[in-house]
Amino acid sequence: MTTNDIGFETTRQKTTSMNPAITSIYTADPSAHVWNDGKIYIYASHDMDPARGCDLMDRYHVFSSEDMVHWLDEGEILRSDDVSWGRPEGGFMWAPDCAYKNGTYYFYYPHPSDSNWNDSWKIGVATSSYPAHGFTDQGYIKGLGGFALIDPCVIVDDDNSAYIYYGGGSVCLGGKLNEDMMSLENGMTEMQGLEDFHEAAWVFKRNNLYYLTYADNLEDNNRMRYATSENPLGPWTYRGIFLEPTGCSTTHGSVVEFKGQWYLFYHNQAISGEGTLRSVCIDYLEFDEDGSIRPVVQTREGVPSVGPAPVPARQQKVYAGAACQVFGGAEIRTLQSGQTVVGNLQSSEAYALFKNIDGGEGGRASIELHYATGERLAKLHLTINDQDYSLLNALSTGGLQEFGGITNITVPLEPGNVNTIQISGGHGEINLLSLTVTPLLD
Ligand code: FUB
Repeated sequence: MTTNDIGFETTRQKTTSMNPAITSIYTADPSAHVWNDGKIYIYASHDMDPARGCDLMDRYHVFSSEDMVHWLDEGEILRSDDVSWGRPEGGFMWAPDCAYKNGTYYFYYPHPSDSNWNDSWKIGVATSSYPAHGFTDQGYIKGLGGFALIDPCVIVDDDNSAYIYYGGGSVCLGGKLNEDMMSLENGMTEMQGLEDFHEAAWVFKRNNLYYLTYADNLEDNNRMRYATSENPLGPWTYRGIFLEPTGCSTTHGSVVEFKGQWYLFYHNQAISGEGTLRSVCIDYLEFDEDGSIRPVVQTREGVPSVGPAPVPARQQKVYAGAACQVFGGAEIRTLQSGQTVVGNLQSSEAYALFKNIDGGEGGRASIELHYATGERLAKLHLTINDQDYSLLNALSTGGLQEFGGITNITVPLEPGNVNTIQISGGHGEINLLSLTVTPLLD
């Protein structure tokens, strides 16, 4: 295991998730679910880098894991350009959720329908037969929305009834969904009994008790509170604060059980130091005998493995020296160790070009870049087949000769040996060793 100088574990041989658990791109507002395939999935917001504000949020990614430690970026599932009814300027793809019912995955996301964004929120729905790809927008739930009405959460109960919750600006609403999962049986009602509700509603069920967790209004330092009820739509009994401030002005989380253990997924800004470049974290969540949630301890280590690390089916590893051309001042260097790398990537004009990358049969592929850097937070700019995938974090490995660093993203590739991958610098001194391409099988 390699741990860098700010405590982030950067290699594949991880034994705990570490916190943040997702480091290559910035993610927030995690909604975690365990589906019938036995894996756990995170549906997260995507804070686009470089930072500007929450208006830039776009291009939702899904992450999956079998062991809670290794999280696979399953790639982008929806962007504002795909939303025909959305605001013309795009962006504002805020905290989503996903539900599964009768063979279909329903992805719920808040998005404004107008340039006047804060008065025009709607809850969009995209559907797929798969948990992490193939989503198509189906429009928005009619009769919902308006000022600050964000952060949808959907629970499918033991009797297959589904309920939706959402809210912001101090109001939390809940209602029962019809069988189509896109319309309401009896409209929405305000959830009663919550104390200091701000946003980020999340509902789960344990031992026949419903829990509604949410962010409170503590200025610039929201905490997470919760309430319980024997009915999915309340009234709720307020039970207390269970997550203290994370150091980020927003807080947003989800609670889920996986392989017999309960977890809290939440976000902080530990990597970037910026409230609009957040990162998903995971810690244990525990209950007292009476069903109370114990205060969550925020750790740097995260949570330990609950199973074997997954083995990818087929990979193509391409070494920097042999397989790429360099431009704009980037150099191919042979180190004392004998390793050949691309170096001198400090300027944004400097880049390495990998051509003829095999996309297999085409479709999604995980791209992993292997690197060394002594910088606390270097970044690599990725362009694939002329599509901009922006900045990938390259956290410190402890030095320019320490090749423990992996940063990754999943992208679409064309079938066959026709793909071009460009990796540009300009965000810190990095030695790039290799890239690994792993096609994702459906
Ligand atoms: O991520 C954008 C917004 O910030 C979410 O919708 C809120 O819950 C807060 O996390």
